[in-house]
Amino acid sequence: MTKHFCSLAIRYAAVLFTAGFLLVSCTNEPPPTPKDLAQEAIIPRPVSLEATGSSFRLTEKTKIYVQAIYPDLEQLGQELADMLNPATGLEISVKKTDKVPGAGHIYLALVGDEAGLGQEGYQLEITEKQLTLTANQSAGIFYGIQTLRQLLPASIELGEKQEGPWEIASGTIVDYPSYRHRGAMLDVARHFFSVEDVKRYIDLIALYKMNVLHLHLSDDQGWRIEIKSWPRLTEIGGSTKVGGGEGGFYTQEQYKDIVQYAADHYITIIPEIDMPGHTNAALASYAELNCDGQARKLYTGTEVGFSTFCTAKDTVYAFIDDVFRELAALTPGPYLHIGGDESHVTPMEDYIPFINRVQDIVAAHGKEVAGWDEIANAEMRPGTAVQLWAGTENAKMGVEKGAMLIMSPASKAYIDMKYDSTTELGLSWAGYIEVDTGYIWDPAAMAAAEGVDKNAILGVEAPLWTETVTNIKELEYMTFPRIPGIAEIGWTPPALRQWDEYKQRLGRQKARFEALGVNYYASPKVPWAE
Ligand code: TNX
Repeated sequence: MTKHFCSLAIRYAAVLFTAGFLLVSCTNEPPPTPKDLAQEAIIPRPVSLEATGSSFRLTEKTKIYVQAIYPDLEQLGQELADMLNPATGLEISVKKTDKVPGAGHIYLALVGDEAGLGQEGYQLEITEKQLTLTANQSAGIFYGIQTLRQLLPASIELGEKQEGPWEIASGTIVDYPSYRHRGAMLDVARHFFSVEDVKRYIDLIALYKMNVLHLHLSDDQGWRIEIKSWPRLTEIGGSTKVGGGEGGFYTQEQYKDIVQYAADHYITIIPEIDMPGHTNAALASYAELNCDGQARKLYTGTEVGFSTFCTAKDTVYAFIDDVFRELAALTPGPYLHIGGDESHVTPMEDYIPFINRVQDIVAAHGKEVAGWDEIANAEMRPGTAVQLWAGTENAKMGVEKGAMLIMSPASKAYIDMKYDSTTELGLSWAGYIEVDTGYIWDPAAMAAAEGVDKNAILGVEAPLWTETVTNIKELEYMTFPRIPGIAEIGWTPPALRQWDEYKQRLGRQKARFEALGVNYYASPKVPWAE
């Protein structure tokens, strides 16, 4: 529009002044459209937001300036440009600078120890003239960019040029997370998910500022990560899946690619090797891991609790040492997850010394232990993370022994549960979890009910077990729209979380889900906005 107006003006002027030179000012852009930042549907809801009633417009002249001294900022600036350019049709470029840029531009800067923002917080200052995104660390800039995405129309997600204008409501957002662990878990053992599928899931959870992806890499039905010193794990143990048929596994190169892709999205991968139960795939691969020295048959059903490593054998600990050595070398994050759940055929007097010894092995490889809540029966090293799923008593015991908690209560956070009785996919042993049920809970309040202090909570995690979930579209159907709610629980303080308000914001994600091609469940609980 504006461009058209200017070029017409130039032509008209050229007719009037057939000779000589001419100065035409094309600064008379239409004024910024009034917009109300407080009406934008941002998930997770920001901690504080002040609207000033106007907007910042992206134009052909807009550039992204980044502080020259931080290489991460140039990378983030480029990601922002790559997010903006396809749909706007603009060619916004990234420029390094030593000073605050003039009017009309976006500026990304690290500001040192800005009070209250922490390691992941950010501040967005949006005026008609400038959009400034600041943080203490680059993670905050990344999260600020995710907020910016949501301040633009959903069509920003599309790969081809769309109709503008591209205006961002003005005001100030100061935002930081409640919890440092905001995660999703994906079971790639029951059904295998390709590198591309995992990257797609990373893309989707990063939009909601999640920072952990826990990969459940082994179970009775499959072993999914290459271990070079024990090759039959993937050769045999990785060969099948629930229901039978071809399984799959990640080579170490592929796994590194996932870890790097996650890191680029400020997501840490937590690898889980479940033990001593949930180990049939390993027990089928190596006879010596069984007490009777007999390899088990591969298993493609969905029962749990029937398998166990032979906790009395040194070979088993040598095996675990090799597995965790190789896994630690692939893992930049602090945790290795040792599972430890539902070991129904491992007597407690064997289970406890086993978990203690495995914790020593993990520590020897320089990592901290995470495990399902049953591990709290063992000794707890400082730094251990106990993941509450069913046993609030276990969680409490773990905290008393010095562990921290990851909150994944099955009746709230298990996104493999059906939404209601008509949901075709999923299980229902922990109940139906409609979108409201999955949203209306608070980790600190839940822990407090058990006498556990908020400070013992690392954060929240939503597990997707995949007995019934076989591909990425089914994954999306179970996770959307519940995962944005879990992300908000991890980020936004409880006082700012009310279902009646949240459901409006969620309903307004419809266009974005569609632009992203997400196969979401159109829950009747949510007022989906057309
Ligand atoms: C329990 S939760 C399990 C998993 C199943 C899940 C199904 C947990 C630590 N163990 O083995 O896949 O239920 O919902």
